[in-house]
Order: sequence, then C-alpha cells, then structure tokens
Amino acid sequence: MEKGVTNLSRFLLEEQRKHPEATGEFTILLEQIAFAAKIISSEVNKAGLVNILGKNESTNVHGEEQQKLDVYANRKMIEALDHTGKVCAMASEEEEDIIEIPDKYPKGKYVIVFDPLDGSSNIDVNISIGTIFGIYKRISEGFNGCREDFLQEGNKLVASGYVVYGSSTMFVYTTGVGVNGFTLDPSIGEFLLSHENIRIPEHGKILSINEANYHRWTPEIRDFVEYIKNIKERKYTSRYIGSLVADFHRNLLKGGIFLYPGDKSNPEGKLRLLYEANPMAHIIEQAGGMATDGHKNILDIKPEKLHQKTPLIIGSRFEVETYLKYMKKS
Ligand code: AHM
Ligand code: MG
Repeated sequence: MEKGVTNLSRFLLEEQRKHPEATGEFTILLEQIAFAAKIISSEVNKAGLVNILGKNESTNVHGEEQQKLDVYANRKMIEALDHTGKVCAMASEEEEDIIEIPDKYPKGKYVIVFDPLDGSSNIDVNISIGTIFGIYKRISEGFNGCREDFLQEGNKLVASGYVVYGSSTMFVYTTGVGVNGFTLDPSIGEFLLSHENIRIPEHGKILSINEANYHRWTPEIRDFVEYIKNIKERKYTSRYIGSLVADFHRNLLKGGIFLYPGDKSNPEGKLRLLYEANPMAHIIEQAGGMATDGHKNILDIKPEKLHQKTPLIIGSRFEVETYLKYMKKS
C-alpha cells in the first residue's frame, strides 16, 4: 500500500484489484456496512443527549430486554444492505427468523449475519459497544435465500468484521487474507486505515472472563484460570468489560485470552455462534490467534439453529492451546 492517507474505499478497491476475478460485489457490501456503521456511530454518540435511550417495550428472541438503539441499529443494517442486489437474505441476532429481501429489489449470491449492537446493556453507562457481521456465499438454489444458507460452518465465511464504538469508532475486517483496521475520522466522515495487517501476539498478558461466575465453572476452567494467574514468566492482568467487541478488540491488539465458557447453569455459554463467535473466530485466525469451544475449533462447528449458543474461548495461540490442554484432562 502506498504511503499517505488511505480511506476504506481506496483500500477495498486496491484489494479488489489483486483479484482479477473479483466482481466488486464484496466491495459494495463492505462499503454499505461501513455506511451503516457511521450512522449507528453517530446515534450511539448522541445516546446520552437525545431521548433514544431507555427500554423499548419489546423483548428480543432471547427474552432479553431490547433497547431502542438495538432496534435502530438493526434497521440501519437492513436498510444499508437490502437494496444492493448482492444479498438474498440476512439474519440478525435481534430477529427470530431470517430477514427476506423485499420483492422490489434484485437478489444476489451472498447472505449476511449480524449482531447490530452487541453489548447493548452497556449503552446506559457509556461503555463501548459494537456491531459484528459475517458474509457467506449462499448454498441454496432459487431466488430467495433460506435457513440452510445460514447454517454453514464458520470456515465458509468469506468476510467478517466488527465495528467498535469506543473512544473512537473503528471498523476491523477480514476477507480471509489478513485483518485490517480503520478509524473513523468524524470531521470528514471517513474510515481511514490505521491498523494495517493486525497480528495478535503469540501470547499476551490479558485474562478476560466474568469471574463472578466462578462458582458455576467446572474444575477444569477453575484450574486453567488458576494456572494463568500463577505463570511465573509473565504477570497477567484481568480485564473484562462485558462487551464482546470491546473485550475482543483490546485482546486482539494486546494479546491474551477471552473466555465465555459453558458452565453448570449454561452448558452452551451465552454467546451466539452465528452472530458473535464465528465472525470473531474468523478474524482471530486471520490475525494468527485461535478460537475454540473447548473441544472443537469454533469455525468447524456445524450450526443447527440460527440462534445457537456456544462456549467461546478466543485469543492468543499460547493461552488458547493451554486451555485446550486443560480441557483434555476432563
Ligand atoms: P448481547 O448480545 O445481548 O449484548 O450480550 C452479549 C454480551 C457480550 O457483548 C459480552 O461478551 C457478554 O454479553 C457479557 O456477558 P456477561 O454480562 O454475562 O459477562
Ligand atoms: Mg450480542
């Protein structure tokens, strides 16, 4: 890449040119997601100022309280993508069933999954939240996409990314050839390349887990956490925001491990395979890290349902491999 300021569009175009067979459809999708992210970012920044905060009356498909910004972000993602002609269906963490493309728009060969506003319980307290997305090629025939298109293993993802609405807004994505990050310059409304070819350190110093769940952990998880805390060569530090995108982003840059394991009350953990675990696993692998459910590589899990949950252990190679050794002892 030439020196100087590179915005997301230029970067996407230059990447596209490296693949003569590319049709540019992808570029359009990623640009539209970035467009939705700018709108969501602007609204998130205003959250404390306008009367958009507060609980909506509806609950989402998981029975959780849905907040107004979730609904807003969900709508913006759909509106940014439904008319492109590149997508034949979408699935959102906030919607029970797949989202069909209105008849008035042409359909394309991709399906998109997203969590429009992850960590939304943190909105009221001004803590970073994010949007997560993944793109697959459809496998079904016909006009409209169907559930089958979404129940593909994560290793079939053709692109994944997230947007973190933090002290600045960042767009991080992979198309399976490395991970790149862009920071939003609000004065010009452009995402500018700020983190080229992100690599997660082989091992890190950050341990991220909700330790209040300690009494529900299995002995293997307790032993692993104990081991990490007592490694002599490195002093670990505990960091847990409770907002996956923010926890993940920090660990991606600094190295370490994030765990939301299954426990006695929730054997499948809390996070969703399609909307959260798979895109993050795709990104971490492209950055040189690993993601597992404790037994299997996250990207090799064949989803059975749209809203399937999975334990998620993700981060630097050393810590995730060590976790797997502890699991083998069980
Ligand atoms: P959400 O999708 O309803 O916002 O919930 C997912 C969030 C993640 O961002 C975060 O990693 C996790 O829930 C935190 O859960 P807990 O509060 O149980 O530690
Ligand atoms: Mg979520």
